[in-house]
Amino acid sequence: SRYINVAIGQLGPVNREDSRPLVINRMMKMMREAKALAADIIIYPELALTTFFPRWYMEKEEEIDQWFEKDMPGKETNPLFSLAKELKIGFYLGYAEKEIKNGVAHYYNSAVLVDKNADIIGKYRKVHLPGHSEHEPWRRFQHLEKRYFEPGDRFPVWSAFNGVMGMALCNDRRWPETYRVMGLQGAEMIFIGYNTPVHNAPAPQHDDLSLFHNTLSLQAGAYHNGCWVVGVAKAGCEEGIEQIGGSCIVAPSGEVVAACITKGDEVVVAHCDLDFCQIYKRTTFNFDLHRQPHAYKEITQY
Ligand code: CDT
Repeated sequence: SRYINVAIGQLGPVNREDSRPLVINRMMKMMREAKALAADIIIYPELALTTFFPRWYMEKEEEIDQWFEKDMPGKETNPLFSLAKELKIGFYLGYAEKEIKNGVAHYYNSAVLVDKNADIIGKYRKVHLPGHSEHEPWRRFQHLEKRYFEPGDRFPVWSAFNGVMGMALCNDRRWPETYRVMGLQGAEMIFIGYNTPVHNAPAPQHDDLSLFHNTLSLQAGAYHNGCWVVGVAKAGCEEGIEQIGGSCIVAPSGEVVAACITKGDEVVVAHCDLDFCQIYKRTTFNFDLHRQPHAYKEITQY
């Protein structure tokens, strides 16, 4: 069997005033703990390096820019890469990316996959951006992802860590297409960092279900595609806003095999057999044998 020891690197709240080095120190401590537990890779949340800044309305470019990384690795993130190289451990890191292309600035909600030599082997840009783009003062707090980020346009997979790995970010996990597009490319493990407030302003009647909807989505995505799914939260009360925890590792059977029990910084490791995907990929979800794509045309037409 092909095993990967995967560590959840759940983060507790990151305050608005917390510096990058402060947060990166927390992440390095967790990386050491993951290594001590024999992890091959540690998965950090979405926008791990800062507070979840889309909860504030900003207009000035300089104010917005402070939340974005212009280089990855950059001066402040370098120590995380150096430690990964020293420990020989990979990682997935969610961060806000600013890219200048042909003289034009582009902003993405991104994640990188880093191998045990600290080389970036993959980058993913969030496709499903939730929330709104203009200030909506009636909300208790803003969710301005549509203002600050451009959407990505693909779900690649990478041959790495002895298998086929995929990445997604937060709201992506609620969409079956996210997993299916990667499943069709043979994904065996999908990493998903998230920041999910308990309160959903347009639909507060869902607040009691926010943790349930998280696990429901991760479990369904794993089972429907015969792959492992690793969901990792930035959890707890951040700047007065309660965010769900519920970080967990889901097997291709849809079963949760490991989960966090706090809403703070927490490392949990599972020993995952990538060959366990096969019993699902070869039977119930043998795509070549059973899928009926001719009946699914509306999915891309509308
Ligand atoms: N970060 C992120 O994508 N959060 C969303 C919040 C939805 S409520 C606007 C999520 O789907 O968890």
